[in-house]
Amino acid sequence: MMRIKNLQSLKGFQVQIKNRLLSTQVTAQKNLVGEDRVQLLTSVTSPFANSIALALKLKGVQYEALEEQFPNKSQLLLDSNPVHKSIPVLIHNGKPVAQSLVLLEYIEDAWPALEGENKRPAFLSTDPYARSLARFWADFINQKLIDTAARIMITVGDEHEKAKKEVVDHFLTLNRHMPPLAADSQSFFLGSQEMGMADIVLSPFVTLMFQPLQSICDFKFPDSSKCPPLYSWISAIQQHPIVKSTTPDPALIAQKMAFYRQVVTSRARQQ
Ligand SMILES: N[C@@H](CCC(=O)N[C@@H](CS)C(=O)NCC(=O)O)C(=O)O
Repeated sequence: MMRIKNLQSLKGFQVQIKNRLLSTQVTAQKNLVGEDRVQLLTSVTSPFANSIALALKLKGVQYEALEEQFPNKSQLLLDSNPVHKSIPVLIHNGKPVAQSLVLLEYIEDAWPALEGENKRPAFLSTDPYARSLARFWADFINQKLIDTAARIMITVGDEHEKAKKEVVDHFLTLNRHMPPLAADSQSFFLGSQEMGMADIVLSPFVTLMFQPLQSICDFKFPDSSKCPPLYSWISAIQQHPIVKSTTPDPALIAQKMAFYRQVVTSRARQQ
């Protein structure tokens, strides 16, 4: 009974989103009859949202980016991700999908790999074990590395210092596991021709967080002599043309993050 009720409310909710989109964007919709309509609720400083933008570009999917203005949240965000109320959210033909790792799987399923003229890359290998490794590391990067790095940005005092130590540990852990993974399973760019799921999750950590964390939060990543594989990966990813085209202006990111950090520290001083 409960399940039926939830399904009904989900359907009602999807219709609600669809109607809202239809009423606000009738003209655009007219030009898209018979085509996919893809919208991404995003924010320029979000590594989670940036990985989805990167995934869509790698697959060659056209989409409309709708920028959230935090701390305010649009009604579309609240309606399309009522559980977490967070970005990224992808709205595909009126149907919302949330949580970046779920979204990456969705994108892989909805726009599967193609060969030939309309070539589209695969984010996951066809080998079940290699797929599980890629998912494991994508989850590690999402849950441990990026989430803890974000904590450096939003905390002060002991919690801030603890987050810094944890990020160094996670960075070293990733570095330690990268070479065998790259060689054996092509889970990482280092050993494969194309970017896979773990690369797509890790890339925005490098392009959006690596510099600002060090310049704004008085934090130091272990240097390249301690982590050759990870630094080779970083320089390879920075050269990737689609990564470059998806990376927002570093000056804008630095400015937004410095402002955010200032708000966090001045609030802490007032308490
Ligand atoms: N685990 C989530 C994390 C998403 C997340 O934390 N998004 C942030 C932006 S970077 C957000 O929307 N924060 C607003 C909030 O949670 O209130 C994912 O992978 O999608």
